[in-house]
Amino acid sequence: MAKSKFEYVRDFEADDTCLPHCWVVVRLDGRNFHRFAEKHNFAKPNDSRALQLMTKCAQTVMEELEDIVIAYGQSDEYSFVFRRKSNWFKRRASKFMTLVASQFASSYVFYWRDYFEDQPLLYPPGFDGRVVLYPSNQTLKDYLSWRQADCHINNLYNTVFWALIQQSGLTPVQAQERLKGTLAGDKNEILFSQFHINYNDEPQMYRKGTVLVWQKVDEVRTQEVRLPAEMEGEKMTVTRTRTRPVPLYCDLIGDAFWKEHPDILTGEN
Ligand code: DGT
Ligand code: MG
Ligand code: MG
Ligand code: MG
Ligand code: MG
Repeated sequence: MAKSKFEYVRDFEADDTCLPHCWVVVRLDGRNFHRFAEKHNFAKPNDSRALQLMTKCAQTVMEELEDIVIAYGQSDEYSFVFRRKSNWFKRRASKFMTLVASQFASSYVFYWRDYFEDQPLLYPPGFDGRVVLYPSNQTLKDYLSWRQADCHINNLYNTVFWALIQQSGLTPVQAQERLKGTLAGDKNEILFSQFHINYNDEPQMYRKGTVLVWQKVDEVRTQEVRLPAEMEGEKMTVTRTRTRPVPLYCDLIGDAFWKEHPDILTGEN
């Protein structure tokens, strides 16, 4: 077919093909969620509605897009891992990143009311995205461990910080001063001796973040019966086995998780 004389401008498009065989990770992060959380009255330090909405959006991303084998979320961020051999959109980084970000952001608005019944959405949220390639299973595991360690460090800090403010009446500046230079052990000790909180009893979702993996689940639904004729109009329950992204609140840093879910890394899924 004849090409127009304008066709040459296509050559200006940059090649952003992700290196073959690498794990492709897209990480999204809420834009200015410090303000967003304030404006929408998020509970401090953790708002379970907000975290569950994030996970609903991540599940939607996994269902709607191709080739995502695992996702991990905490705070206002979610990471999505595409299988090594994925050839979705010829591995173009911009396609991966923009499709994940837009699907996630529209889901956040679409599902908002299911999680925040009494809190109107006051303005449209945004999410930044980045693509990072990991060349080996070890680097991918270390990436996910890094995000989970970040979740742990921030959550421990925030749990003590807000206990000092909410339960001991300190100002944010005083709480910050009190925690300056403290190690994890010190923070656990403050929580236990001052607030009778055993950090390990805090909800797993807050301490570990959320891991999404594909699992078979039985879905039960009622269905109109068509046949035989004498039963017409009656309802019956039908159970179907479906593969869905299921949330787990577990450790990713040790080997146990990877031994329990070997197919994530083998690329056979
Ligand atoms: P950014 O990402 O550079 O545009 O700016 P931020 O403000 O989103 O900063 P970031 O992503 O480093 O930190 C996440 C913010 O979101 C942090 O200020 C606390 C807030 N946030 C996330 N989850 C919760 C929550 O469950 N409850 C409350 N109160 N705040 C939360
Ligand atoms: Mg940031
Ligand atoms: Mg953010
Ligand atoms: Mg963040
Ligand atoms: Mg198009």
